[in-house]
Amino acid sequence: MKKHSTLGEFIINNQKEFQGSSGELSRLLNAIRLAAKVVNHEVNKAGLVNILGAAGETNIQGEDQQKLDVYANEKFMQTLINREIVCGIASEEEDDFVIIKSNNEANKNKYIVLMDPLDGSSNIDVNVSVGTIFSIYERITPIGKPVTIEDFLQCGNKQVAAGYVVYGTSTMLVYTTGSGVNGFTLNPALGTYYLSHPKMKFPRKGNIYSINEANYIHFPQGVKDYLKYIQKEVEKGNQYTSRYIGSLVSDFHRNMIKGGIYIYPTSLKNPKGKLRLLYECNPMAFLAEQANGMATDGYQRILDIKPTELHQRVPFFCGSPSMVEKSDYFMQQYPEDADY
Ligand code: AHM
Ligand code: MG
Repeated sequence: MKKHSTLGEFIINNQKEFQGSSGELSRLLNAIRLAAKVVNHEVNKAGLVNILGAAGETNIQGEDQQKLDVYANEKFMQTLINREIVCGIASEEEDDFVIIKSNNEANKNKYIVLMDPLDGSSNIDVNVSVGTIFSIYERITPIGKPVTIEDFLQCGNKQVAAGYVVYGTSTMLVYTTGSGVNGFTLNPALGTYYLSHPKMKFPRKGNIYSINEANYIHFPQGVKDYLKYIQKEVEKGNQYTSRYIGSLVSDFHRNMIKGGIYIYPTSLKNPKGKLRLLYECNPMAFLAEQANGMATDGYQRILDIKPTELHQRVPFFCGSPSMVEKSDYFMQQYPEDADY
């Protein structure tokens, strides 16, 4: 890849590698790239809340200020619908999946998108990074007919592409189409994303662990044992550090660059875990594996779980392979359905 390659160039060059490609996936990725820019613009204004009015309030011009997660959902939905490049969308913000039509008939597109338009939105008010997560599949029901729930409940290992946008100190779009993970940084002055992080890889070993330790008392014994193991390692002089932003995209992004594990286990409070399989765990698991990382629910590979419902939650262990292997080892000392 040439130096200073832009995301637009990269998508087109990638398309050439798929012989006979119709360009549909490239157009879809371009639409996501555009929607992310629009959302980025709005997220950046969140700090002006005292001047422009807080979300949910009416601003000085008498306009209702939308909550940013609702805004992000609308922007992504609108862009994908207007460009007519998918046949269905499911979003963490919507109760049910949406069938996309053209001229009131099911369209002829083959892809569906699942997304979490603004993840970690509780961080917005305090100027901490948030993200958008997306996941793309080919539909399995016949093209030209309305999509059905079957199209959305596919295993993560069937994903065609997945990625995230992190709205951080700089805005980045990171994605995979199944041949590695590449990261692009937005130059806000030009509105262009440049390839800044080619071929991203999790270090095999890491020393960062990201988990909401306040819930310790409610964790399964396997997670408690893993955390105790880390403490003993520190006692022996081995370095570990805890970093938890509470924004999956940002925690994942940092761990991929520096080496680490993100854990959101089951707990008495969240008996099935908190994160959503389809909108959060599957896309992040696909990215992790494409970057030499691992993602499990403590017992099995996330990408092999057969989804049963749209908003299904699962426990999530994701990051540097040596760390995920270790935490899985501790988890698997106890049966999956053990009381704790
Ligand atoms: P959300 O989809 O409601 O934003 O929840 C997902 C977020 C993740 O980004 C983050 O890692 C986690 O929830 C934090 O949860 P907690 O505050 O329980 O630690
Ligand atoms: Mg979320």
